[in-house]
Amino acid sequence: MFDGLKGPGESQAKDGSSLRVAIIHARWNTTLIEALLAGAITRLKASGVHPENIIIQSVPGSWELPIAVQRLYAGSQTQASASSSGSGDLLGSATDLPSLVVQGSDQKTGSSGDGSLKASNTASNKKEGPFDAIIAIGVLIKGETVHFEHIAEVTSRGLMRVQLDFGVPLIFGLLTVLNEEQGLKRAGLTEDGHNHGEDWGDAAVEMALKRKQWN
Ligand code: DLZ
Repeated sequence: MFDGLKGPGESQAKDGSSLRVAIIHARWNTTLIEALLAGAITRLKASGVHPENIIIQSVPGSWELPIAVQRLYAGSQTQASASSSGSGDLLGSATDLPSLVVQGSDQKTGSSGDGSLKASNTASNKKEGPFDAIIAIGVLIKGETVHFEHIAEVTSRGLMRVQLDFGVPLIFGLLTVLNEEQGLKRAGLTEDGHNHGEDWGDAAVEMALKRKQWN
């Protein structure tokens, strides 16, 4: 079990069945990203979020996360006001990790065979409209230059800015680690590790429900 001293303590994520959650992940350091993404999805589903209401998009690197989150959320608002019945693939691109989307799903959502994420509108649980929470996932591993510091700093600021501008819970899934070993541990890929993606999934549900309550 995760050490509550350093972690978020007991999950307050309750019934996520009414929620629509987006996950946007960078593709750099893919092994770690895959594990973190899987951890987040597992916890969302464990809280009752329906697989068809988990929308996943990817971007090249962490630097691209703020603009992607901003456009994806804005697009979901527009979609709500237009009451569109289009596909849930708001950025029009496919995730590189489509297998994670279909895992354990009812097959009404996920890869349509050509790698695109076309959610079926016939699924009874499928929601439209603004996302209730967004999880941004990236892994920055320090190299030999100050590149890492620049990206970590502005990406973090950018994500916070989008969160406050839109007033939507934006879960900070940006790992900034000094080496690969630290990353493996935080992705739960070592014996003594813990998958932080799981905490991000729980945080998304908790914050989405609290935001509805606080509105
Ligand atoms: C260029 C770069 C480097 C060196 N390292 C990482 C990294 O560790 N993690 C990550 O997510 N992205 C990295 N990138 C890519 C940048 O985030 C960005 O995608 C490119 O500079 C293009 O804008």
